[in-house]
Amino acid sequence: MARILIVNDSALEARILMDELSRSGFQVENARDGEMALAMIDSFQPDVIIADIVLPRLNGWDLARRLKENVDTSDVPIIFASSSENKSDRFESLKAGGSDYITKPIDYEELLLRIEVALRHKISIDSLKRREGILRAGSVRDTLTGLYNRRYFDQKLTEELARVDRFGSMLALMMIDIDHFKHINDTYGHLVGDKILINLAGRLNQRVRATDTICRFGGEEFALVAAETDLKGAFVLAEKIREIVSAEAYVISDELTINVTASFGITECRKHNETVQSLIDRADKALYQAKRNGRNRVEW
Ligand code: GH3
Ligand code: MG
Ligand code: MG
Ligand code: MG
Repeated sequence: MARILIVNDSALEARILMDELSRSGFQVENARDGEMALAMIDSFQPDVIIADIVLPRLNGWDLARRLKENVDTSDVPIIFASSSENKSDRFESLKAGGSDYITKPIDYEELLLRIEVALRHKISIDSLKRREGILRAGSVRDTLTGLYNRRYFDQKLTEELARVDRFGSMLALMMIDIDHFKHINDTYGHLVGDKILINLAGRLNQRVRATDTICRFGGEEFALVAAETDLKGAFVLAEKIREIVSAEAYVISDELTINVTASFGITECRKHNETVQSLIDRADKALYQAKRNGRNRVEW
């Protein structure tokens, strides 16, 4: 499933775009400014970026320039979305490193076509590099939290699933999503949000055993795969983590401490022919259930 990062500071616009694109089968995340996009690149590893030009903190053009400077991110296509029909804005977008430009209000049919073009381009560059052996192994760590990133996690989960298939062992998957994190960002700012992510990641790390793998799955979502663990074991583990996450307030400064909770979706796999996607989908549904049932809880 291709990953798309939407960089847009309008929550409403971003929501509509995310709904539309996830309905088309893409995995979508939202960053609300350029700085946040940079922070999310490592864990989310987008295949295409759709960015506004006017953004708080780091604007779209500066974001593009920063991404082009870095060998790990220079090939990620950037589609600029802007309400400006202005020729100089279009030119500046291309000069900054954008691969495409689309005007708002967005025509989704057109956007999907442009995404396809961008993806084809990305895929051919990747395979060319791989053939020439110059595609770097890439980092397996998320730079903000130090946890494993999504790419590593996908690989690990695939391997663990193959083990279940071969040896008839079992595994449990846990999805963790911070509750009302938008509210924390909106109230205290992104830097405070980032501090909480770092602190929380540290708390998660404390709990994991050598046979567990935990990653930053996306913005404020984390995933844990526990080998040789069934649903019951996963529930006990999730309850422990839930308490560690919420028990003590997060110290931001001398004057500011913030209470944080998270919701958990767990699922187990012990049968053959399960896919990474079917497993993630089940854990995600359980997580959604935990949110619906009031948050700060574990569902399966
Ligand atoms: P819910 O309880 O339903 O999960 O509510 P929520 O507000 O947490 O909603 P949701 O999970 O959809 O939103 C997550 C927000 O997390 C969106 C984004 O602004 C923020 N976020 C994602 N990544 C980062 C990051 O790296 N740093 C900061 N500060 N915020 C991030
Ligand atoms: Mg904007
Ligand atoms: Mg979330
Ligand atoms: Mg959340």
